[in-house]
Amino acid sequence: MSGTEQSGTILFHSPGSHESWPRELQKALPSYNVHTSFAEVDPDDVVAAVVWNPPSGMLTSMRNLRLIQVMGAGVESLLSDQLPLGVPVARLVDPGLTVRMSEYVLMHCLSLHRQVPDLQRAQRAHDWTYIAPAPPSETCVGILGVGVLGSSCARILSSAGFSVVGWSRSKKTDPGFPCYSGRHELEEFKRRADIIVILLPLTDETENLVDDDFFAGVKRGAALINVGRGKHVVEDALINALDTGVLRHAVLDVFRTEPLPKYHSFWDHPKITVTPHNSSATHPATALEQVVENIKLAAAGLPPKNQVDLERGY
Ligand code: NDP
Ligand code: OXD
Repeated sequence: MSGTEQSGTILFHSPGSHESWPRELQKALPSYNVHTSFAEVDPDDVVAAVVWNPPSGMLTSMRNLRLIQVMGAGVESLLSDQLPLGVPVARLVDPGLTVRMSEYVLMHCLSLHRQVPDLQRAQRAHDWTYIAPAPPSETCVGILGVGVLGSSCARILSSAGFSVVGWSRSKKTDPGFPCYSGRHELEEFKRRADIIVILLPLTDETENLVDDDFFAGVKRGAALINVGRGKHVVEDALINALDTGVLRHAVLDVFRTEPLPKYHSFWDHPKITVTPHNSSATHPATALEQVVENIKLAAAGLPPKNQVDLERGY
C-alpha cells in the first residue's frame, strides 16, 4: 500500500453511539470503504480506525494502519490497551463539544453561586429562606485543567463576572487569569477556589487526585463539578467531604462505572447532582471535518491534527 493512496478501509467502531458518523464519513471520503463491523473486514485492509472504546487487541491486528482517530476528547481507555507501534493517535477537539461543555459549567456555576440546591431544599420544606443574591465576582471558580475545554470555560465564566483561577501541568504565560501549575502550587489553587471544576485528562498523575488529602486543603463550604472522569475522584473521600461540610454540593457528570449503577449512593445523596455524562457530546456537524482531514493527512504520510502525546498520556 503506497503512502499517498486515498483508499482502503476505514473501520468505524463506536457501538451504541455516533450512529450517523459512518454514513457521513463515507459521503465525505467516497474513495474509501467505511465499515462498522470488525468481523467483516480484512484487518490488513484497514488504513484508519475511527474508534471509541475498541475491544482490547483489535488495533494491533491491523498491519497497514496509519491513523487511530479517537471519537472523543479523552483517550485514557484507548491508552490502557496495547497499541500498534508507530501509528499516530489523534483525539477530537470539537468546537461544538467545547461550547456545550462551557454552557454546562456556566449553568452549574451560576446555580451553585445562587445557591439553587439550598433554595430547592428550602422549597421542599416549605421554608421561606431568603438567600441574598451576591455578584458573581465574589465567587472564585477554580478550574483543574486549562486545556481546550478548561480555557473555554474560563473565558465564559470570566465574561459572566466570576473570578477564575486555573491549574495545569505546565506553566502558562499570560492566560488572562491566575494560573497555578504542578503539585506544589495546588494548595494555593485550593485556598482560592469556591467552586472547583475538574477538566483534566485521566492519567497516572491525575487518577485519584481528589482524595482525602485534596479535600484537606479545600475552602470550607466549596462546591465541586466533575466533568473530567470518574476516576479523578475517590468516592469515599467525596462523601466524607460532603457529610462533614467541607463541600456543600457536588455536581457529577462522570463516574467510575457508567452508567452509574442503580443502587449507587450518589443517586440519593441530598448534596449530589447526577447527570448522565451528557455535559457535552461530539457532533458530526462540528467534528467531521477534522476526522476527514486527519485521514487525508495520514494517507499523505503526515501527522494528524490533535495528536495525542503517548508519553504524557493526553
Ligand atoms: P486538554 O488536553 O486540552 O487539556 C488538559 C488540561 O489538563 C491541560 O491544561 C493540562 O495541562 C492539564 N493537565 C494534564 N495533566 C495534568 C497534571 N498532571 N497536573 C495538572 N494539570 C494537568 O484536554 P481537554 O480540555 O480537551 O479535555 C479535558 C478532559 O475532559 C478530557 O481528557 C476528558 O477526560 C474530559 N471530557 C469530558 C467530557 C464529558 O462529556 N464529561 C467531554 C470531553 C472531555 P497543560 O496545559 O500543562 O498540558
Ligand atoms: C469524552 C468525550 O472524552 O465525550 O468524554 O469526548
